[in-house]
Amino acid sequence: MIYLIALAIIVLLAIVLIQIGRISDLSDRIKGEEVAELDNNTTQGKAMVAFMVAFLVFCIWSAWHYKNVMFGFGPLTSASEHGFELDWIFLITLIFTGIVFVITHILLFWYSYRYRKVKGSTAKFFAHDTKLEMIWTAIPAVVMTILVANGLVAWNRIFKPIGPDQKVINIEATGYQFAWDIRYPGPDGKLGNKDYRNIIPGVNDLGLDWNDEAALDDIILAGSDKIVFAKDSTVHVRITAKDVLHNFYLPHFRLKMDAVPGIPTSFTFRPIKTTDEYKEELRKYPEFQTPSDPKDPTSPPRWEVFQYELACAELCGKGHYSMRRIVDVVPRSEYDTWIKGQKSFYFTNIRNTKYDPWKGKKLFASEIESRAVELKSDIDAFVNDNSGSVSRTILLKHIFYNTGSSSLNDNLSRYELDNLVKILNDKPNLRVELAGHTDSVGDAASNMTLSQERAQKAMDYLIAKGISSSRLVAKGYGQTEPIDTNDTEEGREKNRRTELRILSK
Ligand SMILES: [Cu+2]
Repeated sequence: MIYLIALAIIVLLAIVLIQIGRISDLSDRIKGEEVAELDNNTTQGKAMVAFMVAFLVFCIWSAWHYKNVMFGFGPLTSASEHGFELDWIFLITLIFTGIVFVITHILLFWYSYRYRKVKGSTAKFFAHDTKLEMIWTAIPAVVMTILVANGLVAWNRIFKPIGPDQKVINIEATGYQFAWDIRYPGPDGKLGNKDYRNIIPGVNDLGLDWNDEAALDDIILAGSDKIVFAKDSTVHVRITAKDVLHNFYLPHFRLKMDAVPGIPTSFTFRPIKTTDEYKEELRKYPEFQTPSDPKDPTSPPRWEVFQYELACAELCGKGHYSMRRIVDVVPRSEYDTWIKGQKSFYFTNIRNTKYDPWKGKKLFASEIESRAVELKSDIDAFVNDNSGSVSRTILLKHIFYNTGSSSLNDNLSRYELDNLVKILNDKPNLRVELAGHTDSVGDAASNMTLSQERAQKAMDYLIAKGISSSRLVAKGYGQTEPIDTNDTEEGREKNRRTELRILSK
């Protein structure tokens, strides 16, 4: 309906204009051609001046009305250290260009009135005026130099290199259609290497190099997770993309940088206001005290639901809007707690899978530490239990044998066995069985022998460490007690195991 009305108005306007044209044609014929033209010139000139006045009033009014948004005067002031400088540059640039804009428009429209064709006047012809040339070359040159120099100084200040002693939080943002992968370094503070040749969709989307130990503790935030920054801690963001151009845009931090496939860019900035502090700032402005949902007057006010955000500022495809992420700025202590609670991508998704180059080759300090706690608590749970509901069988996860033989991989197995020695020393009443199991590959009799020999090797280790042989039994079960299917490699791997069975406590 609205479109029909709009169309009708346009058609009517067109008819009116055509009719006015016809009337002026007729009056020209009556008055005589020349008089009519001069009259027309005067009318047009005056209309030009009137338009100029209305136009400039509107421009100045709108600049005044939007000054807070344009220059960051507030409510949405800069949340980063360098942002104030950028806002200032915008202001200076707009003042200069604004002055030029107003002057040129006044001259343009005024001249079209002042120098309209009047009876008897002729145009002055001159081919060249050195003085005029000098003036209109020199003034823009000086102004441009001031603006560019000012911008360069600011650029150099914002992009100054990071000193070797300067503490920064290095993060990496990888844009793709249509999300961001945000990578944080783990406790080592370093982002591990990556290489596009390592990319396995759904397994290793960023192509991290698991042979680089710095990559193993890296954290990758999933699509919907909040991005967290610490107040007053400098953040260095490495920005890259996997498919098309994206743009890493943090409007409240005055940060906007292209994410270019194949050519990483970067930006260093320092957030200076936590989300909560920023909300308190907004609270002072009446426009932020209105309900956040205009349809629901009981909804919380706008300042209260405010969130910093990351957006993609490149039109990268039809799902572009979904690249929005919420950014949380918190005090440093809260950030430290948060980052400690984040799980490393490698240890959550890759460790001990077929993609793990360290599988069966290396145990990491964190694993050794947590496994010691786990083994002790598993044994304690059985020892302290009176209900009979806790299993007496405990999987010895970190016992490894050399492939195809019964000999222990001492280098890796010693942690688990040494922990066991410690527990057996602490609990002198404990009697245990070491139970060896195999998968069903090969013949049953030789599997039985292999499992017996392997259990014996583990027992020998404990005896060598001073545990009395009277407290230990080694028993091989061969393939008779599978805990998983023998039809898949993963199942067979689970079936090949050494267990601890508590015989008496
Ligand atoms: Cu994008």
